[in-house]
Amino acid sequence: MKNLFFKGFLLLPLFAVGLFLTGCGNSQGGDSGKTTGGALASNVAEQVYVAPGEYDEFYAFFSGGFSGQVTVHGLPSGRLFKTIPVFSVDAEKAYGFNEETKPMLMTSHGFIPWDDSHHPELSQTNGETDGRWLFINANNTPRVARIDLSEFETVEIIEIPNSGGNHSSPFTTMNTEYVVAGTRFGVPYPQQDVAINEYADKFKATLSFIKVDPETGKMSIAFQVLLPAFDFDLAHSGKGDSHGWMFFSSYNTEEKHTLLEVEASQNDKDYIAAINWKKAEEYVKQGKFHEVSARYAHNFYDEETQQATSEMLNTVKVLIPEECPGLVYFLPTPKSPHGVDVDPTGEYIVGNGKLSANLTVHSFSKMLKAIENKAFETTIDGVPVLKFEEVVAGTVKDAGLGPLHTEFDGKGYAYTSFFISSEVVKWKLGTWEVADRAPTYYSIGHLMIPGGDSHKPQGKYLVAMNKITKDRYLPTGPELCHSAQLYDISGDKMKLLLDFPTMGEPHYAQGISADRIIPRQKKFYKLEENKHPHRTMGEKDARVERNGKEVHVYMTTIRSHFAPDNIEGIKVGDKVYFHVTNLEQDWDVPHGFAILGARTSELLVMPGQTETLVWEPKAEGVYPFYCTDFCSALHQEMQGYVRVSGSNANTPLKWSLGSNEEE
Ligand code: RUQ
Ligand code: CUA
Repeated sequence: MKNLFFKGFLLLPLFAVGLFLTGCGNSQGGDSGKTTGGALASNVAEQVYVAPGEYDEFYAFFSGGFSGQVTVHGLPSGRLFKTIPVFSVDAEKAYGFNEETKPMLMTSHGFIPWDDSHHPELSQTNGETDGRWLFINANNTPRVARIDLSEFETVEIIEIPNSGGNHSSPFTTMNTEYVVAGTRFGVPYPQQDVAINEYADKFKATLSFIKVDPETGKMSIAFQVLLPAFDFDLAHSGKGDSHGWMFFSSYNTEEKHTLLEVEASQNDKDYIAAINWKKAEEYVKQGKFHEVSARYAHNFYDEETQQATSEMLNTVKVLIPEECPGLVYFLPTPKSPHGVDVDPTGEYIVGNGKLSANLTVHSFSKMLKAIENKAFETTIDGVPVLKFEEVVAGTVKDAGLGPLHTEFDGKGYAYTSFFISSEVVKWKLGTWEVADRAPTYYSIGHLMIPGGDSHKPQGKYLVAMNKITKDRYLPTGPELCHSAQLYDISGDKMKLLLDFPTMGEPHYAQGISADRIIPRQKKFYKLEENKHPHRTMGEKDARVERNGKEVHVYMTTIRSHFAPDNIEGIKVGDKVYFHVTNLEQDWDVPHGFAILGARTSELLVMPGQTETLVWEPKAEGVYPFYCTDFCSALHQEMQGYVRVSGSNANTPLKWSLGSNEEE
C-alpha cells in the first residue's frame, strides 16, 4: 500500500511534463515497465539468474564517467566485479597514492588526480574483440589509457596535445592499428593567449591517430589532422571495404564560442569527417607533415620493474588537408549529429542527428563514387564537402526523438538510442524500417551490444545506459544511482530482463564473451621475475637502511606476518619508505599495509609484487601498522610497531621479527 503510493507519487511529475514519451508498441504498459509478476517474471528471472558459483557469459566494461574509472560487470547478472582505477586516484588499491603508480597521473599540467572517462574500447583482431586490451579516454585533460586485460590494470596513459575535451575517443580500427582521439573543443593552435572572439580564425581542431604496437600495445601519436574548429563528438572506424577509413561526427560547424545551445544549432547540416588513414600513412612516409612543438606526457607501467615512469614528449606530426589531397572529406549530416556508427559490413555510416527525428545513413560505396566524380558542394579549408544526395543511402524516418547512438547485432539490424523519447529502436539495415521499439527508464544515452560496433557482433544482449533513474531504485538522497538495463535481443522483439545500478555516469560500455578473457588471466606475479629496484626476495633480506634523513624499510609479507614487525630508531623529520614485497605465490592472496598517521592510502600488494608507501612521522611515539586485507584466520594478528624518537635522539636503528627479549 505504502509502496504503491510512493511510486505513484514519484512518477506523477515525470508524466506531467511529458518528458518521457514512450513509443507505441510498448508491451510493458505505463507502469514504468515493471513486469507484472507471474510466469513472465520467473521466465525473465531465469534468463538473468547466474547460480552461486557459476560464471556470467559476458564481461561488460563500463566507463565510470566523472569517477574517471572503469567498472567491470558480468552479464546477464549485472553483478559488479571490480573497479579498475584509470584517471582518478583510488585509495582501495593505492593507485596514484603509492610511489609506483604516481607517474601514471602525470601530465603537462602536473599531477592530476581525476578525470572524466567516457568510452571504453576493446582491442580488435580482424574486426573482432580479442580480449587483450581496453582503451578509454579522459575527457577533461585529454588522455587515452590502456588497460591490460590479463591483469585488469591500467598500464599506459598518453596525453593528447592540441586538444580540449577528448571526447571522440578512443575508437579502434579493425586490427587495433590505431585508436583515435578527436578534440571536442576548438583550441588556439598553437595554444596561446588570444581573444576568445577570434575563435573562427585562431582556433583549430585536431583529430589524433594513436599507433598501437601490435605486440606490446604501446601507444604513440602517429599524426594529427588539422581541421577547422568544429566540435568533434564521436568516431567509428570503417570495416570490411571501408577498413582504412575513420569517421568523426561534428557539431558547431558554425564555429561559435558562446551560447552554443542556440548558436551551434543554426546550420541545417553539420559534417561527418571521413579520414583516409591509409592515405595519411603515405603522406607521413613522404614527409608531408609539420613537426610542431607540443608538450605531452607519456606514462608507462613497466611490469618487470613494477614501476611507472612518466616521460615528457615535445613534438607531434601534423597533417594539413590543403597539402594532402584525398585525406579528408566532409559528409553533410543533419542536425548536430552525436554518434557516428558504422555497421558490421562497413557499408553504412549512421549519423545520429540529435536534433532530428530522422536517422541519416550514408553509404560508403556511394561516398567513393562521389569522390571519384568530384561531386563536391564546396570546399572548407582544403576539405571537399560531398553532396548530400550523392552519399546518402537512406533515412530511418520518424524513428523517435533525440537519436544518440547506434549499435548492431550482426544479423542485419541496428539499434538506436533515443534520449528524448527514452527508448531503443530496432530497425533494419537497407530497408530503413522500424522493426521494434522498447522503452528505457529513463533518458538513455549510449547502448551497447557485445561487439556491437565491431565487424563481428556477439548480438545476444543489449545494455541501455540511462541518464536518469528517478523512481527505479530505493532513493539515496538527492543523487540517485545511474543505471543500466539489460535486454534480450536474440528474438524478433527486444525483451527487458534486468535493471542494475552502475558507478559514476557510465556513458558507454563494451562487452565481450568471457571465453575471450578467461584464458589470458594472470593469477599472480612470479617472484623470480620481480625486478623492482626495492624488492625483498625473502625474509632473510628484510632490513632497514638509513641514508641521512631517508629511511628505506625492505619489508615482506606472508600469511600472517610482516618481516620485520618491530622497528626502532626512526626519528621525527625522517622520510620513511616502506617497500613492501608480498612473498605469496598463490591466486587471490594480496596483503595490505597501513600505518597510523600516514597521509596517504593503504597499500594493497598483489602476490609477487612490491609497492612503496611514504610516511613522514611528525611526533615521537610508537606507531602501529597492520595488514588491511583479510588474508587468513590470523589476519588480525598481522601487525607490527614502529618506534619514533625525537630528531636528536640516538635510539639505535634496529629491526626484528619474533625476538621477545625484554630491555
Ligand atoms: S557520450 S550519451 Cu559518448 Cu560522452 Cu553520447
Ligand atoms: Cu595479510 Cu591480512
